[in-house]
Amino acid sequence: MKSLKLFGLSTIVALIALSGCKPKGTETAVSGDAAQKVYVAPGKYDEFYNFVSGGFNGQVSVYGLPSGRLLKSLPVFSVNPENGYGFSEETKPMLETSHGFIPWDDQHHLALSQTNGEVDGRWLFANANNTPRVARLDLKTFKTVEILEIPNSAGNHSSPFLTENTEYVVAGTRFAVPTDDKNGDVPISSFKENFKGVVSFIGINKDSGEMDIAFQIEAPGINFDLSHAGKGKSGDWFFFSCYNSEKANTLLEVNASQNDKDFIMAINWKKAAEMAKAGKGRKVATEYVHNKWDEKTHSATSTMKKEVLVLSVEDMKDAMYFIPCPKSPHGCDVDPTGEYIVGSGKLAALIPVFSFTKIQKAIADKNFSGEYDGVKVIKYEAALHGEVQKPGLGPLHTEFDGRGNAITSMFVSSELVKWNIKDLKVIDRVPTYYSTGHLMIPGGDTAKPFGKYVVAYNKITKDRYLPTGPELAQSAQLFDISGDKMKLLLDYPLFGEPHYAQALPAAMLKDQVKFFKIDDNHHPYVTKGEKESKVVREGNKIHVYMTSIRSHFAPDNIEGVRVGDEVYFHVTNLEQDWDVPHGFAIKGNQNAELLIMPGETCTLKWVPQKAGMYPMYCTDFCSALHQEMQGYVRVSPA
Ligand code: CUK
Ligand code: CUA
Repeated sequence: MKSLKLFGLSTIVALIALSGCKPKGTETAVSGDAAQKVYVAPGKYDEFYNFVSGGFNGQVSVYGLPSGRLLKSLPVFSVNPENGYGFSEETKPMLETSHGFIPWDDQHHLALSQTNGEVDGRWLFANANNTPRVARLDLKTFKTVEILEIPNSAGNHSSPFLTENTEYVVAGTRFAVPTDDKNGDVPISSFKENFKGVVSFIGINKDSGEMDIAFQIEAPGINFDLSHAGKGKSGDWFFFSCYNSEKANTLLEVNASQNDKDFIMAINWKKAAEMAKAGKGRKVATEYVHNKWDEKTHSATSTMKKEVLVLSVEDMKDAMYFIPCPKSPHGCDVDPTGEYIVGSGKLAALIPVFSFTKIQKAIADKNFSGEYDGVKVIKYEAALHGEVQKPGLGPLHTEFDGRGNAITSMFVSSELVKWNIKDLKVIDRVPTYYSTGHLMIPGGDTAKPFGKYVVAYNKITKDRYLPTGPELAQSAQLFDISGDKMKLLLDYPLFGEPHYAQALPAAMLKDQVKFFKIDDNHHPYVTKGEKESKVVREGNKIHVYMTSIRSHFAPDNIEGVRVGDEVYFHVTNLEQDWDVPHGFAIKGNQNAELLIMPGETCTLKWVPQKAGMYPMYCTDFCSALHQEMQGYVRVSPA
């Protein structure tokens, strides 16, 4: 084992192990008008929609800011028994993968679609870390409408960051992997030869938003952590933080922390896209699944795809560069002008800030220090704008206030630190409780931040709330950043483990929300009126064409079902008023309930296991006669 003395690493590793300690001077008083600033009176709306990743709950939650109120949890990568997502026949295909149906994932980052570098309120993209996928949510319905699996990838962490006109969403693999045409069944000891870092560029259809993998780039076998696209002058480029330049495949805690510097990888994606179009690269046979929601039939379909285009290091020789970056960088953030690229070396006692102009000059002047696995390495000093000195310990992520300042989260020293982008001087710091991971300013990673607030998403809650056993909710803290000093306004607990978040003004979305009308329902099993309700047997399959309206189901007495039959309840909600769902559940059913919104048809599959009488009922308290909304299914022996 090499010496651990570099950069006082042993101290930092020890501090990381101890992180969550109370920062000094914890008695930060909440300013006198804090309550007024976060109070949203009953019946009034919040100013911002805040979309927050759910981490290991696999979902996305929607909060209102500044109140911190949870508005909704949107199911994306995990099944959601509350509304039947992943349990109804219509939604099951959304969670298909090349490994079969997967009911869970780990969701870290979110990206709102952009036009000219500004949020445009169309779509929200979300990554799945464990079984690599990217989802697209439609912000007119707040629904997951597409999920694309990413082949040649493992630990889809550096995702889903997007270019300033949403041309591409990227997905960089955290784990180096053997690409599929190299056959993954190789000795792990062949890591250095066989394992590659792959970044995928997902093309986005301008009008429909539909995703597909446009091309992949096979880079050296290091770990991609985070990324951001350039903007304005740097808009043709994408920047990725990379750690483990040591290429360790065991005990990374020590072995991937040896080098003084790892890298920021800069890719000219415009050039790469042109090469892909011109037929460069090789076709790699693989398997990945593309799942789409069809709003007309109100069902998802799942399609297997078989091939991707991969550009090699050699193909990318004039379009891909490494910039040394101290030490195991995590966040990789680009300021609103597109000139400054911030790499947060989480084990470094400084924050390096790179200049896009200098990077371009260094490339033109061939100011390289050498190559790393065939990729040219730009000299650190040649790319550097400067370093923020003594910002705090464990810098992770940076957001921008649109007024020339950056705010960086400090995981180890539990604080937010505000610094000026031009002169790199620290201007303010506030403690957080405790160990902040990501932070978010509305629009804070775009060309036009809305400013006003920053939210710290804290990993450790400890003594902030009433204890709920050893398992505590994670916590957000809202700060006012409209003045020179950051002011703590509010603490509120969160759902799942929040990583990145996005926010946009409520006015952009609240009036575009679309409701479903029964006339637009083209579901193959829709029942448009009670008179059409019926029970149809096809072999051992039974289709129940069922309607629900306050306060009864039709049909509500069903006989002729036998043990082992596959019964499909296709329930159509006939309500015309948009906020009146009906639920549907039957005793002994192997799936969750259905929650059917007005105009929609949802299908519950049920295979009765024994003869008997099976009550069914509406699960959503829909009227004063909700408790009357029930029926029976008689099941006879096979
Ligand atoms: S990571 Cu969670 S705190 Cu997955 Cu973006 Cu940095
Ligand atoms: Cu329908 Cu309760």
